[in-house]
Amino acid sequence: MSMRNVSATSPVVLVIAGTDSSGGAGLVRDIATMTALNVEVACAVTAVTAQTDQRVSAVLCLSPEMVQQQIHDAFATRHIAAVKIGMLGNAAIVQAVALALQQHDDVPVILDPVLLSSSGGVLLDAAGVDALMSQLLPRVTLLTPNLPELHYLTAGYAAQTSLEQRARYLIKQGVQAVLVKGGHAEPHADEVVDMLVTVQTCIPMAASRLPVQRRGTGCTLASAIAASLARGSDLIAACQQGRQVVLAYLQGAE
Ligand code: PXL
Repeated sequence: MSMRNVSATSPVVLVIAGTDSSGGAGLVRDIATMTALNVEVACAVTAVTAQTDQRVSAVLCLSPEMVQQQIHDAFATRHIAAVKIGMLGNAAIVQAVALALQQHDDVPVILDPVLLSSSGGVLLDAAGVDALMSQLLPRVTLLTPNLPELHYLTAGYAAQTSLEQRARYLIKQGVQAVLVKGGHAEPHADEVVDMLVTVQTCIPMAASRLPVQRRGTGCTLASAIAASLARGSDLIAACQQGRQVVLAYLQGAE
């Protein structure tokens, strides 16, 4: 019997990320989110981490050549509709990813700037942050920093500089849009306000604050946005859909 080679009808997202042995964040969370949204996943692993909810015990970054080859082979095998980037680990990997993506400049790229683990461990070193700012940001469609990450990436600014101004500084570095996640602001406020900043607009997106915390919300949000973009949603709709997915994820922890 001859076998027909049937290609998948679901869009494919390439996830470039590290693993988290706790299962709460990283690649496992990305795959779980996208699978639930009926999107196929191709992956390029950047680093392996051993973690509990309390600590990062060990980090092993893969070689930049290995990361680059995985990206190259994913594009060679599948039609990649969007790219989602999480943990990168070090500057050499950031540079390898930037180079590998150069040949695919028509695909939207969502970058969650993973700097620290929820338990406090460093997941991108200082040289890696510099490389991210100078080499990767110009290739990014949407950056999704939380407030500590936004402040870290715009550390040259005075403390009283507004969130919108900080996001606009990152847009000047070449990223097309920034979704500032408000979850770390005022834990006792009733609302969480995220803010989508593009060259033309600044759109606040508010939701009631739920009395829960859960590991992996950042990965879930960026993955869900990437899935929506892969399905053809525009940026505003994709951010709103992503926020709904995070809401359901947090409700699952209540
Ligand atoms: O949530 C960000 C994140 C991404 N990737 C890995 C992580 C974490 C947070 O702990 O461990 C591998």
